[in-house]
Amino acid sequence: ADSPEVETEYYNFDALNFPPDHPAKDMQDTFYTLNAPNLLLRSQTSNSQIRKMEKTAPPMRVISPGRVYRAEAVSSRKNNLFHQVEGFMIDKDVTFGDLKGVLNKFTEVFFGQSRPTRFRTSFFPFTEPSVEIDVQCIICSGKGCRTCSYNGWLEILGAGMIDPNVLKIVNINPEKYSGFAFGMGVERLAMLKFAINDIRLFFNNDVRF
Ligand code: 2NM
Repeated sequence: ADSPEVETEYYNFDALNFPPDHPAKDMQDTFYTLNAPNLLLRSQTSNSQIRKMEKTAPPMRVISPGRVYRAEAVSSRKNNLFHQVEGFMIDKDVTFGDLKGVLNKFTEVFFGQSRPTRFRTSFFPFTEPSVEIDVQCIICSGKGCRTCSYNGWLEILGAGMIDPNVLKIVNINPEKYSGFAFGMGVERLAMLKFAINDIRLFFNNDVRF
Protein backbone atom coordinates (compact mmCIF):
# COMPACT_ATOMS: atom_id res chain seq x y z
CA ALA A 1 0.00 0.00 0.00
CA ASP A 2 1.15 3.51 -0.75
CA SER A 3 -0.08 6.87 0.55
CA PRO A 4 0.68 10.59 0.43
CA GLU A 5 3.83 11.85 2.17
CA VAL A 6 2.03 15.12 2.89
CA GLU A 7 -0.66 13.98 5.26
CA THR A 8 -3.25 15.21 7.74
CA GLU A 9 -2.69 15.00 11.46
CA TYR A 10 -5.66 12.60 11.55
CA TYR A 11 -4.03 9.86 9.43
CA ASN A 12 -0.58 10.35 10.95
CA PHE A 13 -1.54 10.53 14.63
CA ASP A 14 -5.22 10.60 15.67
CA ALA A 15 -6.32 7.44 13.83
CA LEU A 16 -3.33 5.66 15.37
CA ASN A 17 -4.67 6.27 18.86
CA PHE A 18 -2.26 9.07 19.80
CA PRO A 19 -4.11 11.23 22.35
CA PRO A 20 -3.87 14.95 21.39
CA ASP A 21 -1.07 15.87 23.78
CA HIS A 22 0.65 12.52 24.20
CA PRO A 23 4.46 12.73 24.61
CA ALA A 24 4.80 9.93 21.98
CA LYS A 25 3.98 12.65 19.43
CA ASP A 26 7.15 14.42 20.56
CA MET A 27 9.26 11.35 19.76
CA GLN A 28 7.88 11.47 16.23
CA ASP A 29 8.06 15.23 15.88
CA THR A 30 7.80 16.14 12.21
CA PHE A 31 7.41 19.11 9.86
CA TYR A 32 4.11 20.99 9.63
CA THR A 33 3.16 22.96 6.52
CA LEU A 34 2.14 26.60 6.67
CA ASN A 35 -0.47 26.12 3.92
CA ALA A 36 -3.18 24.53 6.01
CA PRO A 37 -3.69 23.68 9.65
CA ASN A 38 -2.96 20.05 10.63
CA LEU A 39 -1.09 19.26 7.39
CA LEU A 40 2.30 17.61 7.97
CA LEU A 41 4.99 15.35 6.50
CA ARG A 42 4.20 11.82 7.67
CA SER A 43 6.42 10.53 10.49
CA GLN A 44 5.67 6.86 9.73
CA THR A 45 4.02 4.93 6.88
CA SER A 46 1.05 3.86 9.03
CA ASN A 47 -1.15 6.39 7.20
CA SER A 48 -1.14 3.89 4.26
CA GLN A 49 -2.27 1.16 6.58
CA ILE A 50 -5.09 3.15 8.13
CA ARG A 51 -6.28 4.17 4.67
CA LYS A 52 -6.15 0.52 3.53
CA MET A 53 -8.06 -0.68 6.62
CA GLU A 54 -10.77 1.91 5.98
CA LYS A 55 -11.36 0.60 2.45
CA THR A 56 -10.92 -3.16 2.87
CA ALA A 57 -12.74 -5.87 4.78
CA PRO A 58 -10.59 -8.40 6.67
CA PRO A 59 -8.75 -10.70 6.19
CA MET A 60 -5.89 -8.45 5.09
CA ARG A 61 -2.12 -8.66 4.78
CA VAL A 62 -0.53 -5.34 3.88
CA ILE A 63 3.02 -4.05 3.53
CA SER A 64 3.76 -0.34 3.18
CA PRO A 65 7.27 0.84 2.36
CA GLY A 66 8.03 4.51 1.89
CA ARG A 67 9.62 7.81 2.84
CA VAL A 68 9.00 9.29 6.29
CA TYR A 69 10.13 12.52 7.95
CA ARG A 70 11.26 13.56 11.43
CA ALA A 71 12.30 16.90 12.90
CA GLU A 72 15.68 15.73 14.20
CA ALA A 73 19.12 17.25 14.50
CA VAL A 74 20.93 15.50 11.63
CA SER A 75 23.85 13.28 12.72
CA SER A 76 25.60 10.08 11.66
CA ARG A 77 22.61 8.15 13.05
CA LYS A 78 19.66 10.43 12.25
CA ASN A 79 18.40 12.11 9.09
CA ASN A 80 15.29 14.24 8.54
CA LEU A 81 14.18 11.83 5.82
CA PHE A 82 14.44 8.06 5.96
CA HIS A 83 12.55 4.99 4.75
CA GLN A 84 10.36 2.58 6.64
CA VAL A 85 8.76 -0.75 5.95
CA GLU A 86 5.64 -1.31 7.97
CA GLY A 87 3.25 -4.21 7.70
CA PHE A 88 0.24 -5.73 9.34
CA MET A 89 -2.10 -8.70 9.23
CA ILE A 90 -5.75 -8.77 10.34
CA ASP A 91 -7.89 -11.89 10.48
CA LYS A 92 -9.89 -13.98 12.92
CA ASP A 93 -7.72 -15.48 15.67
CA VAL A 94 -4.45 -13.68 14.86
CA THR A 95 -2.30 -13.99 17.99
CA PHE A 96 1.02 -12.84 19.39
CA GLY A 97 2.29 -16.28 18.29
CA ASP A 98 1.70 -15.24 14.67
CA LEU A 99 3.65 -12.03 15.27
CA LYS A 100 6.57 -13.99 16.75
CA GLY A 101 6.52 -16.56 13.96
CA VAL A 102 6.57 -14.00 11.15
CA LEU A 103 9.15 -11.67 12.70
CA ASN A 104 11.46 -14.47 13.83
CA LYS A 105 11.37 -15.77 10.26
CA PHE A 106 12.30 -12.28 9.02
CA THR A 107 15.31 -11.94 11.36
CA GLU A 108 16.41 -15.46 10.42
CA VAL A 109 16.36 -14.65 6.70
CA PHE A 110 17.88 -11.17 7.12
CA PHE A 111 20.59 -11.78 9.76
CA GLY A 112 21.10 -15.55 9.51
CA GLN A 113 19.74 -18.51 11.43
CA SER A 114 22.26 -18.55 14.22
CA ARG A 115 21.85 -14.91 15.31
CA PRO A 116 19.94 -14.80 18.65
CA THR A 117 16.98 -12.41 19.00
CA ARG A 118 14.95 -11.20 21.94
CA PHE A 119 11.53 -9.61 22.35
CA ARG A 120 11.53 -6.71 24.84
CA THR A 121 8.37 -5.02 26.14
CA SER A 122 7.79 -1.50 24.83
CA PHE A 123 5.06 1.07 24.25
CA PHE A 124 3.40 2.44 21.12
CA PRO A 125 -0.02 4.16 21.21
CA PHE A 126 -1.24 2.00 18.29
CA THR A 127 -0.31 -1.47 19.59
CA GLU A 128 -1.08 -3.33 22.81
CA PRO A 129 0.98 -5.17 23.89
CA SER A 130 3.99 -3.62 22.16
CA VAL A 131 7.48 -5.04 21.74
CA GLU A 132 10.86 -4.13 20.36
CA ILE A 133 12.94 -6.84 18.78
CA ASP A 134 16.71 -6.93 19.29
CA VAL A 135 19.34 -9.06 17.59
CA GLN A 136 22.56 -10.00 19.29
CA CYS A 137 25.16 -7.41 18.24
CA ILE A 138 26.53 -8.43 14.85
CA ILE A 139 29.78 -6.54 15.46
CA CYS A 140 30.82 -8.09 18.82
CA SER A 141 28.44 -11.10 19.08
CA GLY A 142 27.11 -9.89 22.41
CA LYS A 143 30.37 -9.10 24.18
CA GLY A 144 29.66 -5.35 24.16
CA CYS A 145 31.13 -2.68 21.86
CA ARG A 146 30.52 0.91 20.72
CA THR A 147 27.93 -0.11 18.10
CA CYS A 148 25.66 -1.74 20.71
CA SER A 149 26.45 0.84 23.47
CA TYR A 150 28.11 -1.99 25.40
CA ASN A 151 24.90 -3.92 26.05
CA GLY A 152 25.34 -6.70 23.49
CA TRP A 153 22.02 -6.12 21.65
CA LEU A 154 20.85 -4.02 18.70
CA GLU A 155 17.28 -2.78 18.37
CA ILE A 156 15.99 -3.60 14.88
CA LEU A 157 12.22 -3.21 14.82
CA GLY A 158 9.04 -2.37 16.70
CA ALA A 159 5.86 -4.42 16.67
CA GLY A 160 2.74 -5.37 18.56
CA MET A 161 -0.89 -6.43 18.47
CA ILE A 162 -2.98 -3.69 16.82
CA ASP A 163 -4.76 -1.77 19.57
CA PRO A 164 -8.54 -2.46 19.62
CA ASN A 165 -9.04 1.33 19.54
CA VAL A 166 -7.32 1.49 16.12
CA LEU A 167 -9.58 -1.29 14.78
CA LYS A 168 -12.66 0.56 16.09
CA ILE A 169 -11.53 3.80 14.41
CA VAL A 170 -11.48 2.04 11.00
CA ASN A 171 -14.77 0.24 11.70
CA ILE A 172 -13.35 -3.25 12.19
CA ASN A 173 -14.94 -5.14 15.08
CA PRO A 174 -12.20 -5.96 17.63
CA GLU A 175 -14.43 -8.68 19.13
CA LYS A 176 -14.29 -10.51 15.81
CA TYR A 177 -10.87 -9.64 14.41
CA SER A 178 -7.34 -9.14 15.71
CA GLY A 179 -4.05 -8.30 14.09
CA PHE A 180 -0.37 -7.68 14.50
CA ALA A 181 1.75 -4.90 13.00
CA PHE A 182 5.44 -4.04 12.74
CA GLY A 183 7.67 -1.24 11.54
CA MET A 184 11.36 -0.93 10.74
CA GLY A 185 13.83 1.61 9.41
CA VAL A 186 15.35 0.56 6.10
CA GLU A 187 18.58 2.58 6.42
CA ARG A 188 19.12 1.44 10.01
CA LEU A 189 18.82 -2.23 9.04
CA ALA A 190 21.11 -1.77 6.03
CA MET A 191 23.65 0.04 8.28
CA LEU A 192 23.69 -2.91 10.68
CA LYS A 193 23.85 -5.56 7.98
CA PHE A 194 26.55 -3.88 5.87
CA ALA A 195 28.48 -2.07 8.66
CA ILE A 196 27.74 1.44 7.32
CA ASN A 197 28.66 4.06 9.90
CA ASP A 198 26.88 7.19 8.67
CA ILE A 199 23.22 7.43 7.58
CA ARG A 200 23.99 10.55 5.52
CA LEU A 201 25.85 8.35 2.99
CA PHE A 202 22.46 7.15 1.71
CA PHE A 203 21.45 10.68 0.74
CA ASN A 204 24.65 12.16 -0.73
CA ASN A 205 24.21 10.60 -4.20
CA ASP A 206 27.81 9.41 -4.40
CA VAL A 207 27.60 6.80 -7.19
CA ARG A 208 30.37 4.68 -5.63
CA PHE A 209 28.25 4.22 -2.50
C1 2NM B 1 5.80 0.22 14.38
C2 2NM B 1 5.78 -0.53 15.53
C3 2NM B 1 4.61 -1.22 15.89
C4 2NM B 1 2.34 -0.28 13.11
C5 2NM B 1 1.03 -0.29 13.53
C6 2NM B 1 0.26 -0.12 12.40
C7 2NM B 1 -1.21 -0.06 12.27
F1 2NM B 1 -1.56 0.87 11.39
F2 2NM B 1 -1.63 -1.22 11.81
F3 2NM B 1 -1.76 0.20 13.43
N1 2NM B 1 1.08 -0.01 11.38
N2 2NM B 1 2.38 -0.10 11.82
C8 2NM B 1 3.54 -0.40 13.92
C9 2NM B 1 3.51 -1.15 15.07
C10 2NM B 1 4.69 0.28 13.57
O1 2NM B 1 6.91 0.93 13.96
C11 2NM B 1 8.03 1.02 14.79
